[in-house]
Amino acid sequence: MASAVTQAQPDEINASSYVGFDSITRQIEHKLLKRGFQFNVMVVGQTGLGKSTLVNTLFASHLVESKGRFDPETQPRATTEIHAQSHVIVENGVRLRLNIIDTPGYGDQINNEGCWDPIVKYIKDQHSAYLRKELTAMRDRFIPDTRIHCCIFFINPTGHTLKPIDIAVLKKLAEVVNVVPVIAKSDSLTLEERAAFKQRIMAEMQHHQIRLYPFDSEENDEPELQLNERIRDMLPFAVIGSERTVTIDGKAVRGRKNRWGVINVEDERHCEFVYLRNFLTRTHLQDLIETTAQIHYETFRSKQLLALKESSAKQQSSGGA
Ligand SMILES: Nc1nc2c(ncn2[C@@H]2O[C@H](COP(=O)(O)OP(=O)(O)OP(=O)(O)O)[C@@H](O)[C@H]2O)c(=O)[nH]1
Ligand SMILES: [Mg+2]
Repeated sequence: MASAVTQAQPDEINASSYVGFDSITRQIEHKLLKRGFQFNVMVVGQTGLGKSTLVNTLFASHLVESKGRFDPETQPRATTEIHAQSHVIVENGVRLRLNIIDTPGYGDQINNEGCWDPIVKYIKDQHSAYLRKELTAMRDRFIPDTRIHCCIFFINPTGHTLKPIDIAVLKKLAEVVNVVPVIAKSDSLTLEERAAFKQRIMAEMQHHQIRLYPFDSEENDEPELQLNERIRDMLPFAVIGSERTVTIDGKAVRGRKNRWGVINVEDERHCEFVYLRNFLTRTHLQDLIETTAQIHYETFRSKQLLALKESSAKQQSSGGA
């Protein structure tokens, strides 16, 4: 039977035996659109670097309380605990559930040893919650995904080098999550300082063998590899955040007003905020989600399952003895 089919004229097969499986992409799209997407972003960095402000700038609304003050009398509001907020954003019929995990800044204590532990624990807890749900006999068809897909790491714009504490935190984070570094408050650096600082940071990352996102995989085709290379050349993104709207040429934009002028955070000549936003939402959103599942979660999962196997083997052998 099979040979009869292969011997038929190709034209005939196309004309009369069209079964329509090419519509599978549309079927998948329809299903995915109905289900919607979920994206979990975490911001980490030393205290007061503008983490909460940048989150609000990124998603163009007041999503997270930041220290940003509208008049000088109001008390600054520092983030004091790990705080997850969920928002549903709809764009052209695509529903994105965005979870933002704002973390308290670290590095302002006398002894900063282990101050990053709660953050790393939070990330691992999400993996272990997912694994537990996956291993139940009657598992849900869709397990709610709270695993962190992207961790934006804020670097102090000192223009010098990374602090030892930053290196310690980065090392821990890069083992469990996709890390994307940004230079915070980059309005404080000149263009030359910024370029030199970027190079120095990346050299340090290499020296300390900190593996940053994006990763190349065998599945990547040539354009994807080139895009990743371009992103790597740009890291860390030098960003500026603002929760205020300022008017430039009659247009309302997110910006910061100084005595000497106005910074438009969305202007590529002023900072790389737009590159970061495009990278997160336009080019790498799906890949960040996939990499989390296929690399970070897989590593966690296999470690946990191996440990489980070993402990049950030990129990059996001690029971038998
Ligand atoms: N110059 C400048 N100031 C900024 C920028 N982003 C935020 N700020 C200001 O920095 C201050 C701290 O901002 P937050 O967003 O609360 O900082 P944070 O990192 O969330 O602080 P913690 O939660 O305490 O760690 C506020 O006064 C912001 O207005 C920036 O890009 N440039
Ligand atoms: Mg904050």
